[in-house]
Amino acid sequence: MNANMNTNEFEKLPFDCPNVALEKWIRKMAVVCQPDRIVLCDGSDQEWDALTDQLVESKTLIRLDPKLHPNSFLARSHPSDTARVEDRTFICSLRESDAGPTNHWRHPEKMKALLRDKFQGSMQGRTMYVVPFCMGPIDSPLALVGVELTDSPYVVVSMKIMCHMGQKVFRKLGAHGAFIPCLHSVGAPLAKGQSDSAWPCNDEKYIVHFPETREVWSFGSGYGGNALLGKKCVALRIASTIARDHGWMAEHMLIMGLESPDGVKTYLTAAFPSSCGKTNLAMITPPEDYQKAGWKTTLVGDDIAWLWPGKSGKLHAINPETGFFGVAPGTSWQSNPNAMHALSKNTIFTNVALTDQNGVWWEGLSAPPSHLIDWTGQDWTPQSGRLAAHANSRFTAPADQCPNIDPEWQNPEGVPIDAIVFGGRRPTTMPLIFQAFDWTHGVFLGATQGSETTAAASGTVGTVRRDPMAMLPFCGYNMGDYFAHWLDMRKHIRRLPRIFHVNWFRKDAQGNFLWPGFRQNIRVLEWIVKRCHGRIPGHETPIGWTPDWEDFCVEGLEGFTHDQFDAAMEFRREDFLAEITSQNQFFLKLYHSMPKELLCQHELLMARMA
Ligand code: OXD
Ligand code: MN
Repeated sequence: MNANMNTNEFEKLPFDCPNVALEKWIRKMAVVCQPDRIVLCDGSDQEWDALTDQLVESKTLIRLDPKLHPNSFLARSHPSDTARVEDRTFICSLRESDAGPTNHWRHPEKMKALLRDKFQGSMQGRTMYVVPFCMGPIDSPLALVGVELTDSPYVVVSMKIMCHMGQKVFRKLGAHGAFIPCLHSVGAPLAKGQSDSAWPCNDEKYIVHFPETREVWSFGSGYGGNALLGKKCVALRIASTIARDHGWMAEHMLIMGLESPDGVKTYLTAAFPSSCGKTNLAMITPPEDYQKAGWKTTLVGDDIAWLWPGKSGKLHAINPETGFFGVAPGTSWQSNPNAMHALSKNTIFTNVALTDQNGVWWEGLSAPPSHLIDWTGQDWTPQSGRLAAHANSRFTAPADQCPNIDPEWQNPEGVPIDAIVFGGRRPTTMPLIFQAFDWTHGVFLGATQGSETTAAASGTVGTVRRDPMAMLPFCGYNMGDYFAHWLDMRKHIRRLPRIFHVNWFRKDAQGNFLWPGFRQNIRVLEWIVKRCHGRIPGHETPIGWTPDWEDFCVEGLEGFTHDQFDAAMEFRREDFLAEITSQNQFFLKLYHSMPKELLCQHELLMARMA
């Protein structure tokens, strides 16, 4: 026990807590973690000013030039704390089979005992911040209240951007409402008089989920998804188990709207494994000729979608977050002007480079400046031969700063979804676009999606890392049961969305991309929209419905020929035979819990191939 603290010190919290269970939990955790003080956070601008001043003082944040980046800051993390730690992420259900073969499992009691030990005194010399947060529009039927106790003020200011916070959350919680307890410590207690480091963290990290009791305990990291517990931990891992139990879906998907020239608005969601350009698609700006013709795009969310059968009979979707935690490298005025507007103020950058003008820079933003301070704080020049910004450097920016944010993005009833898109980075095999025959076939496409991990420049099939529904690191329970839940949802959705598979990354034998990608992806979205509204026929192939050349708009796409279209769309039987074998290996891993319908889909694919 902290010598400065008597056992009863936190018998009374320094604020009025409206919820009995919450008060009891905070006091209990305070006795374990032994912080020097407890502070209730409200997510206000005054609190942001005070905490960012404090973080500048402690050298965790650097204030950027106020003209270039108003109210914005740069943080440099410890080099050992730059990304999510999947091998230290645990799902602690009572039965190992409930976590399934794709998750790391520990028995909840054993893990709690171990964690109690880790958290014992972990906040000594620090403040315990109490962060009440709400994932989802506050009045949405799906909105979930959580409370994060954290000793990281960087987490508090990031949470202000990423989720609803403060008194309105307390009001929603009320005296007896349920909340998801989320305990977080960077795991770096300070002895009396010991000076702090700019980015305290611990070499040993535990990102732990108790799906049955709906709790999160995170120890040792201050970075992103490890520490902002509303995001991957609550809105995906815990929410996916709540969703399974209550008939909805928590998915790792962007949500966007497309308005066609006739004024019809179509919403879609899309799930891609990482580094497939999800944020760029979510924020896509149509090419000028499409804009002139009247096409408009809007953004509802860039990372997570919660879906449920809504009043319209369709699946409805909300974005549970209020900000973007986007990858900086590659983001530029050319690749993603909407993101650049979104991060133009009130933004926290982490692990990007600092310019001599106190601005920020990362690879892919512009031509490299002649001098920078890199993400590790060292001088950098283009001759340095290393990255100036970490490959996983990020911007944390408010979503409502995105110029094309959808007017309905905070509608508690969500937006009605007409299409679900899966995809991956596949240099071979997968055509640019095809449509599933039906819901079950669509679930099969999601279950087998993935990206090739080895370059296949010569046109041969590489190793595919399967990432079903892009949920491999984020599903809070057994992946086979998750597929069964997807299949079961079909019974509850009166007006099913159509399901599609896209691949922007197919290459020719010389390693050149067969499709221009980026803004031109709107042409693929146009085909999807038209298919959703039954406006054009599809062409039936063994793998699904594909577009005919006549129905796919290439007008204005300089030099894109019929032959190129055929190459991007080519279905090669020999590639698919290899694909079937590789899918089989993944299905075998999940065999015991795999729904028979999906094994049957696999058989059907083989039969169509034969
Ligand atoms: C993310 C991820 O950071 O999916 O969104 O890893
Ligand atoms: Mn993500």
